[in-house]
Amino acid sequence: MKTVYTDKHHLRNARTELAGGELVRPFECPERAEIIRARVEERQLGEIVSPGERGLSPVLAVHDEGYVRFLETAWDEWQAEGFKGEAMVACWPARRMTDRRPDHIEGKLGYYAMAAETAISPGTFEAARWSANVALAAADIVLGGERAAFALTRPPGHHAARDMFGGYCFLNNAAIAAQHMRLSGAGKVAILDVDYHHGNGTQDIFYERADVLFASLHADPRVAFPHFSGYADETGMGDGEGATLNRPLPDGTDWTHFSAALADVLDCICKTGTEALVVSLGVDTFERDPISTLKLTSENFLRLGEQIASAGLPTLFVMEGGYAVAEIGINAVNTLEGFEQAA
Ligand code: SP5
Ligand code: ZN
Repeated sequence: MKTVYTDKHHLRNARTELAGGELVRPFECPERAEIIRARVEERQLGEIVSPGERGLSPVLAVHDEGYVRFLETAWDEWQAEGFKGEAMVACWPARRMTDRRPDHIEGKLGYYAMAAETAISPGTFEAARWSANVALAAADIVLGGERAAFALTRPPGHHAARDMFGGYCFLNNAAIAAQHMRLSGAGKVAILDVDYHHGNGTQDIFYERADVLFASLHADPRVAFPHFSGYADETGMGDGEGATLNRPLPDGTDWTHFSAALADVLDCICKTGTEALVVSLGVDTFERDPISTLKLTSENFLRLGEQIASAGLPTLFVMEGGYAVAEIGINAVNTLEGFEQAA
């Protein structure tokens, strides 16, 4: 399997994350991508290729233009205020407040943020753009006829909605790739999100569409981020009714129960005439992940890949979360090797 990677991900190197009331070094750090790349090489998974520049049009096919312009200028506007720290949200439009977009950067941050942990730092927008370019290049490998490809995206994307950032995400790489596959001829695309957290952004983008199915296994929003999305009764709207599948899982869920829920959603995906599969591959379901509560072992990720392969679909893997940095390479690449051995 080919991997698409670029060192442009280093442009995303924030100093701070708001966690437990403290400013800590972000869990979503550059070493994550480097360790995965090293493991891809060590295991000789396949060629590692660089993405090309695709410009903003595939990004704007999924995201709001005002939002993208905000991401582009947020750091400069923040810096112009003379603030010492990184650009962080401190005020939101909560219930019964206006939905008008303010002009001041602090107001714009509130308008476009879905969470406060994620700071905008210099280079963030460029890194996010290149992450989307990685997903698009890997999508083209699958569209070109290969059974699978791995987009080593960083920063991740699945919490980014049409006009929202947060949860370490700015542009929704998996959604941008899925939309690109639709526009390139795939009749029906399914996005399978196996990250520990609910992919609220991806769900939101395709919620009213029948042509892109969204299926997610994740920790129960009653107790886990993003807290306000991911309940089982969120099933889509309008044309998209029934094309969103959520399987919230209790704390401590191990492979036996995870795998049963996965079999269930894969079955639904296969019954709906899906022509291509995009996997939002988070490995924060790992038993020793520092911010998560599911209990998958490194060996279980081999089984995960194997089970995904059983759907028999052309498959694009897009990297999302995973914060047990020492094991992230083993866990991500185990998934890909499990897939290849079964494919
Ligand atoms: C892409 C992705 O995986 N984003 C995750 C963003 C999670 N951000 C907030 C996490 C809050 C974690 N609180 C758990 C504390 C555990 N001791
Ligand atoms: Zn996650």
